[in-house]
Amino acid sequence: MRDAQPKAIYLKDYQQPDYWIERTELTFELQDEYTLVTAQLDCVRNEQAQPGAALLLAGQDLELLSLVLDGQPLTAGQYETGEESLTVHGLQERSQLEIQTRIYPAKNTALEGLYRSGGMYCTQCEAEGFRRITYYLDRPDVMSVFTTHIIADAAQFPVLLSNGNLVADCVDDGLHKVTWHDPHKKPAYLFALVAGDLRVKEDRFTTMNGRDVALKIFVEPQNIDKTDYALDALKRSMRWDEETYGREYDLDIFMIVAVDDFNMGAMENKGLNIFNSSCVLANPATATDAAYQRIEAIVAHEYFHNWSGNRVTCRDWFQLSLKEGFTVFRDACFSADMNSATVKRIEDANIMRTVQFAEDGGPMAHPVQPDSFIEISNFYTVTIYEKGSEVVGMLHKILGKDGFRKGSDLYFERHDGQAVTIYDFVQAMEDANHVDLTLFKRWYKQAGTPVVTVNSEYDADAQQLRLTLSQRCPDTPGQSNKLAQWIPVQLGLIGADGQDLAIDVEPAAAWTESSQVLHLTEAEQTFVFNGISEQPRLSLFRDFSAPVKVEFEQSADDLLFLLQHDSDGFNRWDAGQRLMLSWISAAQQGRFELLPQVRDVFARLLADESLDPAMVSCLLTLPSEAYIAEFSAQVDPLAIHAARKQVQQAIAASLVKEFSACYQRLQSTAAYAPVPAQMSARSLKNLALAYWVKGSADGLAQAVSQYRSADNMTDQMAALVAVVNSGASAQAEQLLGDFYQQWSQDALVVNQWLSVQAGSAELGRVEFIQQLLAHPAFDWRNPNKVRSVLGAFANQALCHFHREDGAGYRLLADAVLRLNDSNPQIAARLLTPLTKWRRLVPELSELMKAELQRIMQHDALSKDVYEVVSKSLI
Ligand code: 0A1
Ligand code: ZN
Repeated sequence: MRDAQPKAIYLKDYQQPDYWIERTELTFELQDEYTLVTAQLDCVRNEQAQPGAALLLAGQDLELLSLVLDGQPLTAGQYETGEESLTVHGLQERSQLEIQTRIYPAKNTALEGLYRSGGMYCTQCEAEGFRRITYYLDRPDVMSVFTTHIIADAAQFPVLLSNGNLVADCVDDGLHKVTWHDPHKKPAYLFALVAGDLRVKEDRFTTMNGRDVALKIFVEPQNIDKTDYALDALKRSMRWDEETYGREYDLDIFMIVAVDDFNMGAMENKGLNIFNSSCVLANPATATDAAYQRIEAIVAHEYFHNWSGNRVTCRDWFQLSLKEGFTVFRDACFSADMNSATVKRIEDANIMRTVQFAEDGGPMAHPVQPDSFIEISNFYTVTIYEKGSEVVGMLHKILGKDGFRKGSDLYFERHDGQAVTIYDFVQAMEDANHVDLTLFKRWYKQAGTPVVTVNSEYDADAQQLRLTLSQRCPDTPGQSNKLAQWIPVQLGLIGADGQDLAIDVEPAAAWTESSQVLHLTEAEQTFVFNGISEQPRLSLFRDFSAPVKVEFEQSADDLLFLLQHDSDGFNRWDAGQRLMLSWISAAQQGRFELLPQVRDVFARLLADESLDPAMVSCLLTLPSEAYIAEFSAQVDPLAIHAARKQVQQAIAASLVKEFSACYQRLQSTAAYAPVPAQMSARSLKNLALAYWVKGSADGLAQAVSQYRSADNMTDQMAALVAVVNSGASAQAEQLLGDFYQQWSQDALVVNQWLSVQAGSAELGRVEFIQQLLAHPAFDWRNPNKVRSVLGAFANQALCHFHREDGAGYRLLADAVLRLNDSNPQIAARLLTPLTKWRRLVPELSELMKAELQRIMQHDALSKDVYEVVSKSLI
């Protein structure tokens, strides 16, 4: 156990700093063993501070070499260093402080601050990494104009990058020296530096006002043929943000750098985005369609942060969702516009229901605007990001497209150059639309997933439908007795002919015609629909209009009807998922049978060429085991696995002909391109293949043949996965061996190879995971590899992770302890599956809890791991 318990930080304690830093000038001298950092800070006392107030700077793992205040070297007594701080006395209203520190990037395995990845140097400063570079007011409300000088060996580091514009560049006596100047003031978390021997892919973009911007993607030499797609996605993003939000880029250059060792997906540093190479590099041979779509979304996300995050930033880290929720919403709308909007909505709802609802119902549950945290890195969560985005999306539904745009225009105009709060965002929406959103703000302060219960009564004589909706929200850690939230319920009433009925509802004020939204704002409300001449079928929460759970009994007939006829694509999918959940639960009780009428509906969907193939693929995909678990009161992972498999097998067996025909129909001879129409066709083709393989030996032969003839990773990988999941072990072993042979030199492809195996129910046994961890392709220092093996194992191979003797839990706990020292952020993230012990069946629950207790006993737990484990055990 730790000696001193780490302290929580509270939103209610927020205070402005005593000083601002108007200008920051940094000099980096990159040496082989260490880096010297000289920081010149122009400090200005805050009007609210007392004259003579001390300057309190944050710093971590720094060697302080010298301190000079207004030209005078400081001596003992004029400053003090603490474990993670530096206090300087004697500042005037305006003072210049010069700090020299020494740091060791090559020893930095936490990948925060300045570190080495392969042969290059890079930085990650969000949230609190800058304090590992120099002592600083490392908080987002301190915004400064940065100038950065970098000096490094010219032969090793032809490329030296930082934020803003390049203002000097020379080679002098074997040293490469550059200066970058960023005219936009920014918080330190947006600072970035990169040094390396990199290749660059270049393009240009002309903004809506005719400004010319240089676009550059920097990669290691072997990856230069994997940059085209990201560059294209970047241009699409820039155009979209101009057209949709009126936002124009604001520097002469925009750069992206790909690095292999990175804790997260990517980072929006001003003018110099740094990406995990897995989120930017792609070519048809190595990247799947899913990877292409992820790249498009992440490039857009980081680019959109230039306004939602950088120009207008967060006052403090409790406001993280101000930039993340809004930016996820923006990138989701972008992806919806670029591809199928319905499929995107389904994917997002799937994540909400499997991952976010689980977080909201577990020990780490927190509001979109948290009240406290121990380690901010633990709060880059699905709640801050995805639920935050859903909350912004509800504002969009409530205000409508034009109203929302008026609000965002006002927000950007009013707060440009400022560090603000979530409520400043809501205020702009209120002011631009003259609405009162007081009630809506509860979404930001209350954790937990609201549950909406539905009751409907049809009165044929009165031609009325009475719909009673009630809401409740379960207690979450530190919060009980929640208040009613403003829940937009987008709905339709469907007649026997499959058409939506006209809606005339009382109270009329609760209905917005343009968006077909009913506003549920109280604990219980009854709405009366008039002029309803037949018993309609209800289609509620269309387009996943609110992140809530719904309790509503609908018959299997009704669900099958909605699956076929609902005009809302999202609800067609939802009806199908609810049906499938009911079969899986029946299978758990030993009474499942696939009815002929269901089989026929599926057959028709497979043959219907008028439908978007990607949509059909979604409709016929079974809910994942994690999704099913979220809909179960007590989770028995092994029973869920067996039941799901039975249902899958039944579908596969009864539609062999249809799956094979669909597969044949979608075979294409066109050259591979990552374009929506092709991606959509491939997604259904490969789903059909997966079922076909389970249903017949011909399917297996076809999968092997597709594997052998594929000229792109989407088809190669889909065939490989189908064979691995078929349980045909000899073929699987053969193809996995071939695959490794073919791709052993490409780290990103090898990671896919690791994760297919580690996440597979057929292969992912604990002993096998141990072998993968010892494989030469594995590396504990690389977060992508850790995720590929341990993340895939614990989140996908659930039947092995939840092994009855607890060996799966032990394996993960051992990995967490190992990573606790080298990379605490990754260690804490890896822990998530172990936090779910309360909902498991008792035998497993005890075993999992015991592993958490074992971690808790460790004597040098990082803040990151300590926070997650201690909160999970309360
Ligand atoms: N702001 C980035 C995510 C990010 C957060 C933290 C990081 O390091 C600890 C890195 C990236 C985004 O939203 O993309
Ligand atoms: Zn972000």
